[in-house]
Amino acid sequence: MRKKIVAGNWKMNKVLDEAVALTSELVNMANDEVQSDVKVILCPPSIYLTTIKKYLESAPNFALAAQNCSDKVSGAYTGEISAQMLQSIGVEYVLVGHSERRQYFNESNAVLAEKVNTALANGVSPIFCCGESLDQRQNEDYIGFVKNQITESLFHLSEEQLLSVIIAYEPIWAIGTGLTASAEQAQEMHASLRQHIASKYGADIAEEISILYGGSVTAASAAELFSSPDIDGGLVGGASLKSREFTNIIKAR
Ligand code: G2H
Repeated sequence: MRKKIVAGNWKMNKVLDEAVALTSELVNMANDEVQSDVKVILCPPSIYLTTIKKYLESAPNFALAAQNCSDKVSGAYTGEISAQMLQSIGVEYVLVGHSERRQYFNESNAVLAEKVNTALANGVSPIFCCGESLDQRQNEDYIGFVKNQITESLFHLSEEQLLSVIIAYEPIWAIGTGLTASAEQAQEMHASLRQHIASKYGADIAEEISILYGGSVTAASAAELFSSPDIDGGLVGGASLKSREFTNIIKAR
């Protein structure tokens, strides 16, 4: 039985005081209202990770993710943050391949495979993001496109390594647009991706992998999405910046 996971991707938002206030509110609300059978992963800007970690000490079902890491191990890469650095401050997860990184920073499937490798080598679990554009959905084999993102960035992993990866399906046309994929559209893709993983790693491994949905998830849309059999929770952007809304999404798990 896969545990439900709700992750909040703050993207490039919040100054320090706001980040601390949001974390405190979330922890207080979660301690009062949230069942312990859901894992909550906060993905603040990396500059706040160490500070926010202290606020999570009283919230055992919360964990931290960075929004990105370098594909390189260490060295002269000004401005980059390595997976080893994340591990050294107690960060357990890292987003890899968010569509904004693919689009604005030209991250290819091959570079993302390297990021997955360096994260896993340092004990940091990748939350691997994938998804198609509107044009691809309307004019191409959109399921094949997303399967290929997984093939090229994940299918070199061993079974044990793959089991440390969380997949997040985020259709680009639904990101920050207010256009959520319907539960049927998301379930279709999630089931196809699970079947794709089964074709390479077997049904037992595929059944264990968590596949999250992302793209304009709100408290209003979360319950139906999360009740679909192959949707194991959500990666939430805009709605994760508001404590009441995000708590309600967590409660919809
Ligand atoms: C997709 C999602 C979080 P939003 O990017 O990763 O953002 O919920 O704002 O669409």
